[in-house]
Amino acid sequence: ARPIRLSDYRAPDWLVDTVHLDVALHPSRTRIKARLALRPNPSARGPAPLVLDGDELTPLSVTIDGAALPATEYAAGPDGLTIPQPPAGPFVLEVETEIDPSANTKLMGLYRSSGNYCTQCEAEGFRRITYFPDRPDVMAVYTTRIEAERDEAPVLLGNGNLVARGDVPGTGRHFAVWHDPFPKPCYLFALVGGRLDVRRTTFTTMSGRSVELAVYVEPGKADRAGYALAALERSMRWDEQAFGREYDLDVFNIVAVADFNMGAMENKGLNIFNDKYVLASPETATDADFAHIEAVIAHEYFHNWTGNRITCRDWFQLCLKEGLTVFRDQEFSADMRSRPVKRIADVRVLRGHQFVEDAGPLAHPVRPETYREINNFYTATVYEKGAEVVRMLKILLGPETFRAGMDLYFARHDGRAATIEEFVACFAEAGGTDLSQFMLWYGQAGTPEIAVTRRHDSQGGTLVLDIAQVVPPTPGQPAKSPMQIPLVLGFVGPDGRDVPLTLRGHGPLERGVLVLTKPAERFVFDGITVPVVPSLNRGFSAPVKIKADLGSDDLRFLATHDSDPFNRWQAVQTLASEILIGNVAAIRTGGGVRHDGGLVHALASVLEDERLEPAFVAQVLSIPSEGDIARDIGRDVDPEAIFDARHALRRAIGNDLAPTLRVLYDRLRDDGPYSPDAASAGRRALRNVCLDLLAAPGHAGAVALAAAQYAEADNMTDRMAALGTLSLHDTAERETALADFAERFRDDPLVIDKWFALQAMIPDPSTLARVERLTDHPAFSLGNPNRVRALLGSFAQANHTQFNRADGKGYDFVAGMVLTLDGKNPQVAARLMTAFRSWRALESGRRDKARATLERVAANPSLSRDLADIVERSLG
Ligand code: BAL
Ligand code: ZN
Repeated sequence: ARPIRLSDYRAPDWLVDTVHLDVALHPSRTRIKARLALRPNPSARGPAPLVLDGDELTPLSVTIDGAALPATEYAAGPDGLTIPQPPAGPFVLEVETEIDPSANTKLMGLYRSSGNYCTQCEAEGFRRITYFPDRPDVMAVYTTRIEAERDEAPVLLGNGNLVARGDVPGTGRHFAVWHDPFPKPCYLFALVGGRLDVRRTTFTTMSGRSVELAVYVEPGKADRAGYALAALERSMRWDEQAFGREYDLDVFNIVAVADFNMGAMENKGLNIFNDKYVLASPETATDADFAHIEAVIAHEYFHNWTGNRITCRDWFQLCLKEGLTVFRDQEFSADMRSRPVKRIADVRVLRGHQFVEDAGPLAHPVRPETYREINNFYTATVYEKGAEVVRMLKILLGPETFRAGMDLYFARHDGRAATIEEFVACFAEAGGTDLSQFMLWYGQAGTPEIAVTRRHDSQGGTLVLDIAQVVPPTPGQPAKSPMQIPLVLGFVGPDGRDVPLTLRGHGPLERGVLVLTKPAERFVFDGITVPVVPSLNRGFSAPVKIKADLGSDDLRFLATHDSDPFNRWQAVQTLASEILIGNVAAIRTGGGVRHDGGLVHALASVLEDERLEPAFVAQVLSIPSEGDIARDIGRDVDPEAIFDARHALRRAIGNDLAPTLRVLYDRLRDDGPYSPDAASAGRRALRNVCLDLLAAPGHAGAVALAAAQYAEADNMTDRMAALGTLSLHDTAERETALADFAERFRDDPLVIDKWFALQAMIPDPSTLARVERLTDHPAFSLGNPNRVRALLGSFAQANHTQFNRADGKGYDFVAGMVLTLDGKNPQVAARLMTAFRSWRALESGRRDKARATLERVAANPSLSRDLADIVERSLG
């Protein structure tokens, strides 16, 4: 397919003021009558043909201003409708199409999930419902009449407010009419029809308006919808308080469906969710599930202002809504839970996904300049790095100016489709500052690498920091310019307290923000008369990699004393990472692993510090993952050696700290009823990390402890954690517990996903055969994206040794499944294929095998555009 380029953007020739849709639902022959009020765009370059997008549509009739259009005056097929010579002025186009929702396995457009009708239109699904200028800068007011068999679909939902409903006499059918007064792009269109149970409440907005909130779920599941509904109320209140944003319709509906490509979708007034991010009960959902539900509910709700009221001019601006909305949901979760723990968790995700993406062939800027398939750009870079960029604006400008910039953005662009330039201009204006260098964060791919060296002259009282930055080359961007990087900084004195920062030529450093702008810079700090340890990039103020001349003693000091909790955690991670990387090298050359008492000492000091919150301690005790180590090594990666080094370290920690871990495990036992609140979840997290480390050396007693916890657990968090620990030990207890879990939850697909995922991640050569077997399990289906992600996604993305088997069979298995899936659901197939994105960083044997697999896939003549794009860029 031809690449689409940002530089080719042209305003639409035709605008649509209103859309009236009449949708007659039928399992295989759904009819859609669309009435579009069109007018020439005043800013267009003169008379233009009308070109409407379509995808797998069957056209039935076309009229203009009420008169049938002769077949000679238009061309309509599955992929589009063109009227070469439309009327010169405004006119009404009516088109009838027919589609087959039951045959729609791509889950884009209108499809069926568990027999219910639902839609997904972002990015380009609306064209699978009717012909339309399917681009986000065409914003229209929609009225939708939905009609269906009353028995088949007693619930009929659309965007906006309900304006009419009733029976179609004598037919067994009924209808509902929904009107959305807010102009929107077609990707925000949605409808639902089906048998659904509901949980409701009423929310009063800050100006006193009453809004009916509802969460619709499959029959029998309403008792699991309460947490999502409460999270929605918290989100609505928070957006009023934190950003002054009030909800605007009379209703806000959420519908949970079992078959969904994404996590959820922010359709105006009618969010449609993957049920994984709605359904929760103590017995079926872990603490992490509860936290994800809260975050995704908030994310979709926050889109009402950042995405819907103000949308994107074109898909290159995707980060305008996604990066900003991720930032907003991260801030919300930080306020609802523990801010430092949330930051650590977010940075783990960023490094685990975005840094990896940025270092491989799929690297792209936060705002890409070209794409062939936009579905492949819903990435960690657009979302997570996009959020980091917004966070940096806040750090550079300070909270008050940032808020002023946001207020300006809302005021200036409400009801419009905007660009990144327009967004950033609001902050430049609010702060009276030039952000042109900052714009490079949107245009330059790659993770900046910062090198810091220090020189302290205690007699003169100066500390000199020499800081250099490099942005590595990425596909299509061989040379980079220096970035504007806000590095939050502290100097920790011998007593653990921060020493004031006075930058020569500048004065006191406001909020500790040191702004880098050049390839190499020297910063001189005065008044530093005592030895200090620099604490760099506090709170992970910039999404960069830092190499500083901090020794093990410095890191241990920071691990115990830094007032910035993020860097306290980071110091332990850096210490562990250095040991692990050294041990990986030793293992590869046949040497023995080094055991470092200093790290264990640092861990012990954190474990024994009772002022620290348990969730934070749990994060500190979670040493770098195999993926983290591979990323830090960066080239010639041997996953087996990484696994062995990490396993040895976990064993050593488990042995050395066993008494302390056991005391904590016993002390943190919670005998009260389960509550998903952050403090309780933190205690469970720490207790379960203790269990896992106690069992790491493989002592039978600790494995038995895990088996007992599994059997006695009254909540999914503790049960799943115990099963996770057991899964790492090839024992009879493991298979007994796995069999019990399958039986206990056999009627609950979302819970069985946990069982699929856990088995797919077992780091054992027998796992490939196990996963192959599980693809034949009655609960598995390639038709359901959650099943695919649980079993195949977990194997390909999270089982480093077994996906990267030296014999290449892990690659061949995944590629085979991807090719089968591509015929059904290209979007999910392409996403699964991104598991190959780090293939060039592997050692040569695995690299050759991965390349051969990629080439075999690429040679397939019938790849979807989605999959072809990923494979070709991966090889590029
Ligand atoms: N807009 C797609 C799903 C999400 O990011 O909210
Ligand atoms: Zn989003």
